[in-house]
Amino acid sequence: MARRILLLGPPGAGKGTQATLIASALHVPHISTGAMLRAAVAAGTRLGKQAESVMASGELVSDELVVAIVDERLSQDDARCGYLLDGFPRNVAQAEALNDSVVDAIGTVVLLNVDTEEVIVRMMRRAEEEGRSDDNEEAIRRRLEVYSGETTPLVTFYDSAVLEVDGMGSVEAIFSRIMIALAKS
Ligand code: B4P
Repeated sequence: MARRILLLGPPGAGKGTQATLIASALHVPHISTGAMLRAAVAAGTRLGKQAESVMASGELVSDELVVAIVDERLSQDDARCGYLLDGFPRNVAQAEALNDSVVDAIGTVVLLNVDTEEVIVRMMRRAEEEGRSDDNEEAIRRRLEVYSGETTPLVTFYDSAVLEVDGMGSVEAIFSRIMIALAKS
């Protein structure tokens, strides 16, 4: 059966890290809106120019833009047999738009639970290593507010499809917890 998984969690929870491992283990494409937007910014496309300052401030890029890039990505052949969505949907409007365009768009939601102090530590560490424009104190605070106000309602939206996984500890330990939870679902 096609696995259509959404990986949910606060900024810095390790979604990007875990998504790469899960997608490779399940042989499904890893679809990250954050990565697609960063690629557009790096390439200097019209989309990238529109998204750049919004992302750097920690706000969400407009639903219209993001829904359009995901619709296009999900129409590609490799997404027909399942996918792992990382960072989309990020609010209820995006989740409804996804449901309108794909039948049974999400089968399972993996919710990574990580303490706020720990996500701040991870993002500040990445700021030193990679210098991402939204890994600074002000943008991190705003991303956490946006997550709590706009993204956490998705837990109620997806309700019984949600599997909660402890996202504290080593990358390997968290990956193993996720795979065990998925195997039982
Ligand atoms: P994302 O790229 O999705 O960024 P994020 O939520 O901050 O998560 P990220 O993937 O970076 O962190 P991760 O947990 O992997 O979005 C960036 C921006 O794009 C958004 O703010 C928004 O502006 C825009 N955007 C994206 N999707 C959108 C949408 N649908 N609608 C509107 N706007 C959208 O990793 C964090 C760090 O922790 C890494 O350095 C990693 O190496 C480290 N780490 C991971 N696991 C660890 C562990 N177990 N222990 C220690 N460190 C760990």
